[in-house]
Amino acid sequence: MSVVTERYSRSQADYAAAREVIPGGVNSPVRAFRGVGGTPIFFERGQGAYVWDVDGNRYIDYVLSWGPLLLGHAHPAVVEAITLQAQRGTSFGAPTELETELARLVIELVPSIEQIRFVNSGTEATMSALRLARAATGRRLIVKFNGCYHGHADMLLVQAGSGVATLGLPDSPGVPPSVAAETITIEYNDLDAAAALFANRGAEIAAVIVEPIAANMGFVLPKPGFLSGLRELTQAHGAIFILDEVMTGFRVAAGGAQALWGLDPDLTCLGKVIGGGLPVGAYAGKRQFMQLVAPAGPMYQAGTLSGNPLAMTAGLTTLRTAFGGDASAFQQAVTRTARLADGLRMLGERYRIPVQVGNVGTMFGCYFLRQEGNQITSYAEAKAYADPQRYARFFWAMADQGIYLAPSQFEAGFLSTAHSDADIDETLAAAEVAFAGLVSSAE
Ligand code: KE4
Repeated sequence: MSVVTERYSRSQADYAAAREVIPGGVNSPVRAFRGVGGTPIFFERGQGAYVWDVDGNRYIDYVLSWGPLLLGHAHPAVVEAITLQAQRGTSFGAPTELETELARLVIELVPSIEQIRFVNSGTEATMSALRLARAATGRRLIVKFNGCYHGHADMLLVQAGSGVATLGLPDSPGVPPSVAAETITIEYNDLDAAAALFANRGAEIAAVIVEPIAANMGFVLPKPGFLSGLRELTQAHGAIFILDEVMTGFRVAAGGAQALWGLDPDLTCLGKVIGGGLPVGAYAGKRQFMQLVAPAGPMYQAGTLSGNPLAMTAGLTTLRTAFGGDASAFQQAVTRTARLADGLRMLGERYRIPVQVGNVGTMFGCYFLRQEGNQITSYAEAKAYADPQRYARFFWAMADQGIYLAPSQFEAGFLSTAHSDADIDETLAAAEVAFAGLVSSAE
């Protein structure tokens, strides 16, 4: 909770008004700040690395709409491109060349992808990819990992992360037990458990879906051999290997985590960055599977606004700007992400506050640990060892200084190509004040 409530007075009024007409006052639960307490901040403007709230406070933004804004807010090239497209029409419900262009660009950037279908969200992408896996194998069971979040489709709201983890919801009401029964969950990074499951029920498993970095329970890296081990198990048992790169895609590398770590999934789910801030998701992968998708094949999936020209334009402009030729701005963002992460680790040591900081590409995470020596490699350990209360104090100490972090210990952070060295310096200076405050409040 912030100690300077007048700083947020209009957000407080906006929140009261919103709750009258929108459940919880927000259109996605994590925005309600239940993970950090206090009143959610309402924003009204963004530019580059910065956002301004309705009270006129400026923040350096490390949420970036939960990842999509790789170029930062209102990048001139994106704004110009979608303005011109909007003047030509926003949606036709018919094919356009823009969809083919974005498809070709994604296929060029992500080695494992041979064909792609655009949808409107990451949820639609993972839901459709799992339907495809079941259609391709004729099998029913899907395997996911505790604390991983793949959107809110019924069969995936089982031991999910992100907002489910933040709200501490065991599993969502409304998901029929019969649906949940066909989703098996095991601990992230537990390859032995996956091997035992396949030995026991391999012939029934349609697919394994996994986040290559578990960034919906905070920020948990895969142990060496975990992801490649899952690939081997699915191959050996005829199951489909699905990498959910909705968050890591085009953020940890141009070709995603799979390019960074040499993985070859059957299917990949994408979202966020490929929409450049507008609603786009996609499922993609080997032609032999994608050719089962209607109307090429029998597996049905559709969408009124799928591949709409406005969203395609935003995605195309974002990917071309970041990776079209000179990727130095992206590389600089990766370097700055590492500098921020190193700075947070150093502050943890200097102030003797145990933290676990991870960073890959333009993503990072920072756990505040209950005890020195705790190591978080799974959801069970995240729940046991992370200290959400201390994170909440850190969050507000940073927000009060104009630094906007994820309002939950169980989320990741992001940089854009607009974040400067001066922004990192300002962030680390604010973090030093926040760490010092944590020490004094603990005394
Ligand atoms: P959407 O349906 O929210 O576009 O994407 C679902 C999704 C799928 N897969 C992964 C790996 C994801 O991280 C997400 C969504 N991410 C959350 C942030 N942790 C979205 C934020 C929110 O729910 O408001």
